[in-house]
Amino acid sequence: SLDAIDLQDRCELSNRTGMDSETLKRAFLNNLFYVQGKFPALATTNDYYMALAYTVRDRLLQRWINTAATYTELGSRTVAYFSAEFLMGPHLGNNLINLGIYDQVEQGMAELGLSLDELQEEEEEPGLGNGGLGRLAACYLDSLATLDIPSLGYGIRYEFGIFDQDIRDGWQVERTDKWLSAGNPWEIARPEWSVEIKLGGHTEHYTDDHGNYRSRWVPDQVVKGIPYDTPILGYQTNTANTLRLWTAEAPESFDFRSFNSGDYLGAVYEKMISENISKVLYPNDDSSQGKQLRLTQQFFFVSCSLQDMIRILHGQNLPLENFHKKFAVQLNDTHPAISVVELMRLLIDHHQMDWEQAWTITHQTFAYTNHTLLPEALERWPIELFGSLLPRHLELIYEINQRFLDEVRIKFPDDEERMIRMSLIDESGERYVRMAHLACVGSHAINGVAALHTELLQKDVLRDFYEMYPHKFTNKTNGVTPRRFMVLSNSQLSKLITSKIGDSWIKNLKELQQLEQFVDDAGFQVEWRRIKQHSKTELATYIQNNNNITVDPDSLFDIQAKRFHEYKRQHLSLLHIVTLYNRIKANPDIEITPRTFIFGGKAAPGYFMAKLIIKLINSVGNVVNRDPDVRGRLKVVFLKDYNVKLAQRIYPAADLSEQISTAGKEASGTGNMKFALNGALTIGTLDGANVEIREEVGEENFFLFGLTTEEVYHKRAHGYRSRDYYHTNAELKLAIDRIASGFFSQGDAELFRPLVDDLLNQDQYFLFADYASYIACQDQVAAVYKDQTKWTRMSILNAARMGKFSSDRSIEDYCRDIWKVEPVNVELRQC
Ligand code: F55
Repeated sequence: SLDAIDLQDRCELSNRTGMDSETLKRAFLNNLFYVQGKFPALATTNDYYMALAYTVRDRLLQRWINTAATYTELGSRTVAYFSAEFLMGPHLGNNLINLGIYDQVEQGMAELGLSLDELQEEEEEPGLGNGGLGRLAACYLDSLATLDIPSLGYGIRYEFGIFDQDIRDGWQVERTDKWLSAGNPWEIARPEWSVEIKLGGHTEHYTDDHGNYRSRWVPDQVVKGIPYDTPILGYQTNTANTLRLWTAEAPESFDFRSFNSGDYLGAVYEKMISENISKVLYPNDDSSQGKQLRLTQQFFFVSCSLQDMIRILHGQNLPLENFHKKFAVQLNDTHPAISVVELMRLLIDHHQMDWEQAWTITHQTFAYTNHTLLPEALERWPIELFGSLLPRHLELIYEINQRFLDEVRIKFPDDEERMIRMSLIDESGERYVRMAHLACVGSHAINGVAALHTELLQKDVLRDFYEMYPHKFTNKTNGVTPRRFMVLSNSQLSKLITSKIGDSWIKNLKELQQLEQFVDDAGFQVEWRRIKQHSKTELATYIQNNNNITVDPDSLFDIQAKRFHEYKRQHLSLLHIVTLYNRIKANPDIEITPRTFIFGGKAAPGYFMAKLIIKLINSVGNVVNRDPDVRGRLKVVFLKDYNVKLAQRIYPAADLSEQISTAGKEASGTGNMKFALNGALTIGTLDGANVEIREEVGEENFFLFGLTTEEVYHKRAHGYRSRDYYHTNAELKLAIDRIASGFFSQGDAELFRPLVDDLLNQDQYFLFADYASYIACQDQVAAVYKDQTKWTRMSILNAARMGKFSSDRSIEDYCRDIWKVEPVNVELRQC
């Protein structure tokens, strides 16, 4: 019988757990035969990639199963990270790093005549996020597993992730991201844990057996959610947690009804409508458009996840009253904020709990992270739309609101204005449900993502809530994982660091500080510079192959890589480029530090101005890159389709990191951390986490410019007139006039008029006000770069002082202050 086989024997017989180079090679060939059904002569790169992925997956499975068994046995307190986005990036390399077998596998593949780099390149990355918010969720999963914290990521398995970006004639064009078409070896479907989701319809009121007045939801649509699980292995630990993403399908029973009535096409149509729910990621990273499908997506994944958690609770024989003791749920922005109401509904309507108890459990369960200060990004749903999709939830929101406003009235008597401002319902015009208010009321903790951001939330965006519940507010400065963004993406620098200070910095990033003792060590400086140069040369090759532009690896690599948005001010960097170009045109022999300006990033497909800025970058590049007067001293490169894979090539190659948002607009930023960790110097404003980065690295190692948040507020309040700057700054005027004249657009003076007019007449992001300070600061950057010893010194100190910005530190802060959860050690017992 199965039991008779010794567990250890089963492990070894299977070839599926051994980590030595020979076993790995054997397992790989085995998978090529028995999983891909190929032999080497017919195998494609994808076959090899898949065979290797399954080889790695087997090693993960052993840890995953042991982790699940341990948590089940112990009934461990668990973090559930609710996020509409998880921007994971490719899994293969990361799993090899975390398993500690990267070098063995690279060598094993080489012995078979295969390149591990090439196999990694083959992986289609799961781009299930827009930008910082989705990538933060992914870094946090890595840290949760690395710190041995029991956790689940819950989200949506979009069939199409963030669009692929192409550039045609300088314009962004979008293509659908078919990331699943070659199959996904990292996930396992768990149809046995499917759940049903109700949508639409109406409510009915009735009196139950105990004489209580109750409400029941009669939906007009039911969809099925199917979970797909991906193991998330920690670094050098046995802990493998789960990312559980939901796919929507039509329930079988639904086709039956229509089939029986003979409405075949109707049944197929219903099925199609259901499957639309998890079809595509909304590509906006800044504004909520109030589309019904988006609200449906949010409710869908939240309801699936909460039902799944109740199943887990019951599976461990824990009573529902313990929900908040078993689970800490983090809401990644307001996208999953409907959870607050859905948990209330499940407890009250499905499990007959009374209101007070349900509310205690609910608000002790949830905590809310805010990621934005932009008013247009705060989610609001028109009451009509909300009520037609979630009629029962609207009733519950009214009840929550009434009780909440009673509390406000008691704390702040006779303050009708405050009640209107704080209500969960915006009644100033068309009526809306305010999701941030719901999240604040329904959570026991509220946090911003950088110190300045949290302060501004308390002073401004969520001021009333801070006054009402000051104890709920904390700051949790973002962090990034050093595994993916150093060990994997910058292996040479990582190895140099390890050779000097040992490898414990990888799990304890503060130890990078020990590098300071080598800052004046000439040999170390040479090595440091050589590795940066190597990364720049590799990026230069990539640029040659993809953009057909030759760039000089000795030039200063000045990089801005992030979503395109006016507040991030990619066009401020453009004004700098045009200014340098104008200086050269006025005096071709001018002494100038050669620079390569590199941009990467996507614009939301409906964001005209952001797309126009991309077009302008490409247009300026076309002129500057070819003008013989420039003599190759300036190059402008737009790298298309910026994603996690490309980001991993970019960070190691940067000399200068552009973090130039208008003060008070960028909640935190996380690219700023990745660049600095890889030894780039930052030019930046006092915005988001830049403030803390500068504090850590020292002001003498940071290029600061621009207005402060207070100065921006002050200018706005006192009638900011950008045109005055245009008229008084000759270089600014020249730059704007060049763009406006059609110089970069083959004489077409209309093309960039919307941008130029906006800057002259509105300039709501204060480019003109910050221009002079930015240019002066850039001139200083250019001067320092000429002194390579000084620059290298600053670069080393930047990396050495980035310890605070590990996502491990962020997660430890969340665990201690919000989640109250402890690590659980996992031992390997079974295969
Ligand atoms: C996505 C969808 C909507 Cl509807 C709204 C916003 C987004 C989104 O992607 N936001 C986002 O990425 N925000 C960023 O979060 C980062 C992580 O906290 C911050 O570092 C960054 O400042 C912030 O803009």
